[in-house]
Amino acid sequence: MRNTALKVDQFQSNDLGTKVAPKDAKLSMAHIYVAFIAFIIGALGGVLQGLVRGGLIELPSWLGYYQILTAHGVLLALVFTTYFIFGFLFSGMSRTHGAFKDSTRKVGWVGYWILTIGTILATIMILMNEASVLYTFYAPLQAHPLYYVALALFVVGTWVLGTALLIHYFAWKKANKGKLTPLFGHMTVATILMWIICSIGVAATVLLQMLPWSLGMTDSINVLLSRTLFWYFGHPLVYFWLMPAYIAWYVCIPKIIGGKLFSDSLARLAFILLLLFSIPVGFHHQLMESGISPFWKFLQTTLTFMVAIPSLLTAFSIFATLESAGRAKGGTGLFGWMKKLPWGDVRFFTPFMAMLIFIPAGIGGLINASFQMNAVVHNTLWIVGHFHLTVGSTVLLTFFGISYWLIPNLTGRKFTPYLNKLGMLQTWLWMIGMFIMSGSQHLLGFFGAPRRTAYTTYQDHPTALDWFQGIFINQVTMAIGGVILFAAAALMFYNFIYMTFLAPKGENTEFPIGEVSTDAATTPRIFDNWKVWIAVSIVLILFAYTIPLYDMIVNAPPGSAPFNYLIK
Ligand code: HAS
Ligand code: CU
Repeated sequence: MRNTALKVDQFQSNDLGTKVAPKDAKLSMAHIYVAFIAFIIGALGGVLQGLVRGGLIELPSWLGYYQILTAHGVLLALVFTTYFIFGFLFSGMSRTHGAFKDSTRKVGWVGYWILTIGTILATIMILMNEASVLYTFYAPLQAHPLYYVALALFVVGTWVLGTALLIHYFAWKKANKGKLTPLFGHMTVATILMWIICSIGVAATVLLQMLPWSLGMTDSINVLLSRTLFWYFGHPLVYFWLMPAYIAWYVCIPKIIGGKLFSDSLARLAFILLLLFSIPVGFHHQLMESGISPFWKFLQTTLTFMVAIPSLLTAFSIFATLESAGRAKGGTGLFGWMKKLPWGDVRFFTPFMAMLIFIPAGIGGLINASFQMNAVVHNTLWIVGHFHLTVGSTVLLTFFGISYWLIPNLTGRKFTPYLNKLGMLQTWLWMIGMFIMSGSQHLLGFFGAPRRTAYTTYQDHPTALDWFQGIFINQVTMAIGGVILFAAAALMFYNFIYMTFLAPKGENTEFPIGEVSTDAATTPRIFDNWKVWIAVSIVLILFAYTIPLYDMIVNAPPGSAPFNYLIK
């Protein structure tokens, strides 16, 4: 009987020890540079809109509120995340699966340049106020046709980049027949497959609806269909941000804390479940929308609660990994093991804070997904508070934590005690600012304050004036939190400059790849069989979307003319 399960052996490390091959490091750093430039410009948009919203400043006439809101969302939620993720995945795949072949790395560079041309074009359109349509570019808001060309290039660039990663992974698999793939590779493939399958939706609405509509080839657009195709993509988009953070939690953190991962198979199971259940759930962003039957909303809400399970599995196995590491270092009693964790090491402390924040962040997500409660929070600042905890803290703080060893590793510089101190300060500042800003956003949302509006009291309406009472139910408090956050962002940008150009040269910064606990069960071979998981994923998507999409097309509501009064 063929051995159906394999003992997980050590994660592969390439023949460069803990270094990333220099040519691969160059491709990764090219992404990281763009990521942090987008980060600081996007953060500036954030603090400006917070100050406007709090009634503390007015924007100059040449700068629109929705222009900076679009810049903030696109540059942070789309550009910073995407570039950082590909920079991290390329370096991790080189570190664990060996240096990329020149031909494969070339594919990566082609993808990088397509992505970057799209990014530059989109940024120009936003700065010219030709695309103040927010990061979700909802119809019937209409942007300049070049903005939709830019978005299409952005998506195609990610497909080419993802293809390079998949080529590298399957080349390793072919050269190591019968061996279980390294965990970093398994998780990268799950992330890329999920991204390619879901981004077909946004590519479809951009190319088949938005672009012809903006060129005047059609005089109206099926808004419901375009928003549905966007959210078919939009929810998995958030897991495209989360999964690389999870990769760092599962693969890198165990090494940083001197422990071992609790279970390899549980980690792979969590990523397979994220692949399966991330996509057929988009209606949880459309629960208050008409035109979608309650049955399909209910079905996708049920699947939404399914997709919380891999996060709960993650909570369990990371918690177990931390505890076993603490106990292996002599921690005793119920919580004594916590004292043994490296709290003074920013490479652990920052991602750990990200994990901790994800507890309330995730619970907020479960509230959002509960139909009746969604009626209270939808389109309010509560949602803004939710995603400033999820992507704005859990994901971003994990990416910052990765940066503190990844950038010195890629640039051949030392991870110095000075950098560690700067990183700890930055994390505390970020947490304080986020606690104040997101806390007030949650409460203001609860009291009805809408998202996506500039400063207004609705002609001193009593309810709107309530949004300036009390400590936390106060838009000025939110603005103060935003200012502290911007200070933390500026410090993070300095840390990036220090790590990249100023830290002393030296080869000592490790790219940490952990090991699996020796007590871990063997990993079922089927976890590496992607044909099965892609097939199940497609079946689930067809089950959740075929009938409602067919209905939206065949019984299309009257199309909408373009709204671009915001832009002109
Ligand atoms: Fe969300 C809206 C539901 C997770 C981001 N979400 C958004 C938007 C964004 C976003 C950007 O159902 C706004 C989109 C827009 O512009 O309109 N969200 C969920 C649910 C989850 C969830 C059920 N969201 C995320 C993640 C995001 C993100 C992750 C970014 C990275 N979200 C919604 C819904 C809406 C929504 C509705 C639409 C609302 C509306 O009406 O518009 C779940 O995935 C959450 C599951 C997670 C948990 C927590 C697990 C805890 C973990 C940490 C463990 C701690 C450890 C450390 C290990 C249940 C894994 C502890 C150790 C010690 C020693 C203490
Ligand atoms: Cu969602």
